[in-house]
Amino acid sequence: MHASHQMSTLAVIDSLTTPCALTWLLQTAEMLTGFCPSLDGPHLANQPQSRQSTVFTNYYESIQAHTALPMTKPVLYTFGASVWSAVPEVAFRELGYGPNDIELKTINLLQGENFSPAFLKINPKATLPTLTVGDKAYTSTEEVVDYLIDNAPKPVKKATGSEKDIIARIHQDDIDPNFALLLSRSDEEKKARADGIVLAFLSGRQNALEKHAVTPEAAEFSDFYKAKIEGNGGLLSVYADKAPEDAKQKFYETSKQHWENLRDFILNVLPGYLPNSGFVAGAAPGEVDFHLGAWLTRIIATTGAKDVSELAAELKQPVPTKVASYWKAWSDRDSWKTVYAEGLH
Ligand SMILES: N[C@@H](CCC(=O)N[C@@H](CS)C(=O)NCC(=O)O)C(=O)O
Repeated sequence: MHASHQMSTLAVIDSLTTPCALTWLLQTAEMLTGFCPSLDGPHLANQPQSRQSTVFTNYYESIQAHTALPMTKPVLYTFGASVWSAVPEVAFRELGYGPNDIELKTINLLQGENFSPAFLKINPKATLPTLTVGDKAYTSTEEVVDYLIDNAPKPVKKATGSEKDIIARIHQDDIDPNFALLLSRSDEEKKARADGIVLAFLSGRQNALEKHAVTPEAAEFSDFYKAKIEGNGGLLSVYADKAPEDAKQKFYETSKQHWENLRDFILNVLPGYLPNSGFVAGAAPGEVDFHLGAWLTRIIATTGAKDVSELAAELKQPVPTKVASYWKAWSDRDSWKTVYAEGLH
């Protein structure tokens, strides 16, 4: 598809013979892609005839490189309450994609729709976000956002070096933002969570897993279903008050440790990643910020707070200035306001 799109761009350019027409084409390319090669550069009309073909070739290549959008519309599998789906949801808005450039398909995690064999065929990990472009599937947040940036109408700073390390760090299990939503450290917290969304979420998943696991299409994923039914079932038994006392106490201990990890990370590690103002990538958010913004927003959401300052209660001390200023930078941003319009998640 790429190739045929590029061919047609070249065919159009081939049919144009005047520098004026080329200028129009470049301006159109800029409008479409946010790309603008310097029109001051070659001054085609002033070039000797022998140079013009080289100059044109360079322009062909530049235009090709920046208009190589796939003809197949990418499909983003997403869910409104998912922390990691919020990363590409914010990213594609920042990256200048139009409303028709990407098809959004909702996979309801509360009802365990990610566990259907049909979705497992696309992403055997059953996680969101997932992006497909034709036959190719991008099955982790990092891969999805990478693809979106590489093919974006508008350039955004990609993560390199230490920024890649930050992304890897916030995806590690010891500070997992999803477990932060599922954990509880006491009977009171467990009851509040169960009465909220957690019990319904775990039951919905278990029902879906058990329903799908016995179908013929599920046979090739039998190990996956077995492990998930066991893991989700264990958590469900705690929230449904069916777990033995020692298993429940162990869960509380794991949960307390998780908040200790989060607390240490926010107080002692995160400020080291952050600038005094704006974003890690600079004045505008870059790849690393898409991940970090969603992570921080979820952590705040799990405490029931609406603002970063309310994290102080969990941190048992004031929120570090850089964390507060980073939160302000994100929460002032239109993309962020749109994605979190119905509440933090
Ligand atoms: N590290 C993975 C985590 C993805 C992930 O856990 N996504 C959650 C939603 S935020 C999910 O789909 N959970 C479904 C499940 O694990 O059953 C990534 O970044 O892609």
